[in-house]
Amino acid sequence: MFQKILIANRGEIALRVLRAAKELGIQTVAVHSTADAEAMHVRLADESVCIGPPASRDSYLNIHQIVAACEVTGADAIHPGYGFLSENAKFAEILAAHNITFIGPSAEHIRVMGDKIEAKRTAKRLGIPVVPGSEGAVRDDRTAKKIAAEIGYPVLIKASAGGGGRGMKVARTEANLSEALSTARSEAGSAFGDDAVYIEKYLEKPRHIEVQVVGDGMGKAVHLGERDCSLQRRHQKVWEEANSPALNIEQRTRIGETVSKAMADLGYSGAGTIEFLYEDGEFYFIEMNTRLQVEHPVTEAITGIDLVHEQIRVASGGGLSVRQEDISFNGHAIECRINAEDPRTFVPSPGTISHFHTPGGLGVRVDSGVYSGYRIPPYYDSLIGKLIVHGRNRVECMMRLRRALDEFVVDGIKSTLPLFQELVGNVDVANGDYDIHWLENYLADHH
Ligand code: MV4
Repeated sequence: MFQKILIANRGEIALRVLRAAKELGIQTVAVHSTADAEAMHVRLADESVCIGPPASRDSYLNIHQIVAACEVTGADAIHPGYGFLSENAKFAEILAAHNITFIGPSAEHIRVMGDKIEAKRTAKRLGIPVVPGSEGAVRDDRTAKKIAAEIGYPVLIKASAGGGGRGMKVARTEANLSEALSTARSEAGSAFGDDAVYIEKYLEKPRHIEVQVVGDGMGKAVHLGERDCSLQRRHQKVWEEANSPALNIEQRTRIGETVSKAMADLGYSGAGTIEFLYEDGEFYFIEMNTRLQVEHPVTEAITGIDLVHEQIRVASGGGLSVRQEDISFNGHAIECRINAEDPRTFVPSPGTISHFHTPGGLGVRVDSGVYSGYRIPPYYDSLIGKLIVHGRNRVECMMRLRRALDEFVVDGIKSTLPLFQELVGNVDVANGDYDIHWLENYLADHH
C-alpha cells in the first residue's frame, strides 16, 4: 500500500480523495494555486505545496510543478481527481517514468478512450453495443452520403477529438450533409487540432445512462450499476441518480455484465464509466471516461462501496475488495450539483459565502470544500458542493431531498439551490419521466 498520496486537484474532490486516503492510513499532500491557499483540502492535508499562480495552466495543469511537489514531499502516488490532468495520457506516462504511481488506468487506455473513434472501435470489438454509424473516420462527402443513406436520417457528425458535446453537427436530410460535415471538420480542426470526424445515427430523445466499472488491471472487473444523468444543461450535468428510473434489475444486470466483461477483457485498471444513450429499450455506447466522476457518490450510496478506496487499492496492486456477487443495489440515490451561479441565467457568482449550513440526518451526504467565510475564487468551475440523498426507494429519496434542500443555506452569493427546489416539486421529475432535452426545454419554458 502507498505511504503518501499527492492529490493533484482542488475543491470538493480533493477533500473526497483526502478522506479516503486518511481512512486507509495513508499520508496526504495537497497541492494548490495561490488562489486556493485557504481551501479546506489544504488545511486538512498532512502537507501542502503551492504549485503556482491562479490560472489552471500554471498550477493544476502544470505537470512539472506537480512532479516536483511529489519528489520534494516523497509521495509515492498521485490521485488526479476529475478534470485537470485526470485523463491526460502524457501525465500518466511522465509519472511512470518518475516511478510515481498514477491512481488511474494505463496511459494506453486513457489514450485509446480519449480518441472517440478509437474508443468506439474498441467498445464494438469488446461486444459493447454502439450507435449505428461509420466504421472510423469519414473522409469525403461520397462516403458520408453512402453511410447516412444506410443508417437513415437524421445523422450526427462528431469530432473524434471531441467529447462532452463539443463539435457536433446534426444533418436532418442529405441536403444538409455536406455542409454539416465541412462545418464539423473545420470546427474540430481549429478547436482540437484534429479534424477527424465520424457519423452516427442521431437519436432524438434518448436518456444518458452510464455504467460504473472498476477493473483490477489483471483481468478482473466489476460493475456497480448505472447512473442516469439525463438532467443536464449545455452538457453540464445538474442532477444524477442511481438507479436509473428507466431500468429494471434484468436490464441493469445485462448491460452491467456486458460492460464488466468488456473491461475485464481489456485488462482495464481503476474506475471507469461507460456512457450510453438509451432509447426504446436499447443501449448505444457513446464514450468512456477513464476517471472518477463528479457523480460517483450516488453509486457509493446504493452499493456501499467506496470508489476512491477501490481506486487506491487497485493502483497499489492490492486488487478489488469486492467480487461481483457481493455487490447489490440498495434503494435509490440522487445528487444535486449546487453551483455558485445565478439560478435563472447560470452566470457564475463567485465571492464570499457569508453563511454556509449543510443539511444532515439519515441518508444525507454533502461533499463540499467550502465553509462560512470562504471566498469562491473566480478562476475555476462554479461547483459549491454536491448534495447526495439516499432513500429505500425513489419516493423516499425524493421526500428526503425536499427536506434536505430546505435545510441547506448558502448566503452571500447566488447559488442554484432554488432550481433544485423547483425540480424536486416537478411532476415529470417526480415520475422520472425525462430525457436529455427535458431540462433545457423546461428552462426555456419556465425561466
Ligand atoms: C449523441 C446524441 C444523439 N445521437 N449521439 C452530447 C455529448 C456527447 N457525450 C454525446 N452527445 C450526444 N450524442 C447520437 N448518436 C445526443 C447527444 C447529446 C447529449 C448526450 C448526453 C447528455 C446530454 C446531451 C445533450 C445534447 C446532445
